[in-house]
Amino acid sequence: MNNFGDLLTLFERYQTFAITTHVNPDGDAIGSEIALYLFLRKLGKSIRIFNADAVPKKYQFLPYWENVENAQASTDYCPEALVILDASSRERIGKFLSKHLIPIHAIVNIDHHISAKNFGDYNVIQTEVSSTAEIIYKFIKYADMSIDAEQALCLYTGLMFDTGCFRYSNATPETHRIAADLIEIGNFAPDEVYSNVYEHLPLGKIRLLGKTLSTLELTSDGKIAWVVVTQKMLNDTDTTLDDVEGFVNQIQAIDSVEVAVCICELQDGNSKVSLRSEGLVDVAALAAEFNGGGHERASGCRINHQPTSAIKMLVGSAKRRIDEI
Ligand SMILES: [Mn+2]
Repeated sequence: MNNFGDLLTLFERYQTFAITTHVNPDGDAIGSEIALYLFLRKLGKSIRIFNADAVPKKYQFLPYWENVENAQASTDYCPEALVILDASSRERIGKFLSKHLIPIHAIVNIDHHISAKNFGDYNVIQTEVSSTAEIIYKFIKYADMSIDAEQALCLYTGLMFDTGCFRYSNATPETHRIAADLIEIGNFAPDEVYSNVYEHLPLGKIRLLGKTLSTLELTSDGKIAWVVVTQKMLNDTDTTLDDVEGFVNQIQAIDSVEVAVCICELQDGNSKVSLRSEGLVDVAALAAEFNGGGHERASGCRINHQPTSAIKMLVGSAKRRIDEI
């Protein structure tokens, strides 16, 4: 494990960098990428950002989002160092980038997931903080550089997203202090950030939510609940997998539910799974059983089975875990 001193030395040593993050990037992933991109630019470095997936529309209010390039554009670029943010394993950056984006000297891994693996040549892993954005904030402070208004907006968005708008237990007093600092620096309206991320829903998403909720099933004790999103439902509502974000939280909000599961059918027929826990069951461990990862109360995985089989496997494992408690 490396410290901020090692990280700063590395950033000073090399001249060319690439930044990337996990597939289906969220507010923390994109906010952290752009804030670090601006930090390195101020150091006079050459830097490009490549992501497996496009910046979702709701994050296109962030400055410099257009500088995020698609994965294919990385084939002509060979940076000295590659910085991977918010991804608990190398594979999380997607097949194409894992294969083609190879730095000359070093891979830097900056992450806060409990399931984080030390896959980099340099690893800055802080599992006690709320988000990768919080790590980037602390690092910029450590480097004794000022945070500008654009970086503040990006980092706040990361903090807000990964703490579920400061509702989850990972939003510590320190996280709130950092958020306050970022609001002062950025001079933005927090409610507008919220509105950008959560209140520009396409109609199709609400129609998809309706269809999804109608698939709701629970175990007889009501402790495990699950919903399924099929490709047909996505097609019928003209939506994509991105639109499923947040559905699992609706299921988790049911009074009796300890473990909530949202299963999406992928184009190849396999399953993408989101898991949430009230706190009794460690869903990071549950996801790890299927090579996934995340946090104790929010995690995910992909299962190479169709949803009906994937549900059986997941619910079975969740039941065993509840019985063991
Ligand atoms: Mn994160």
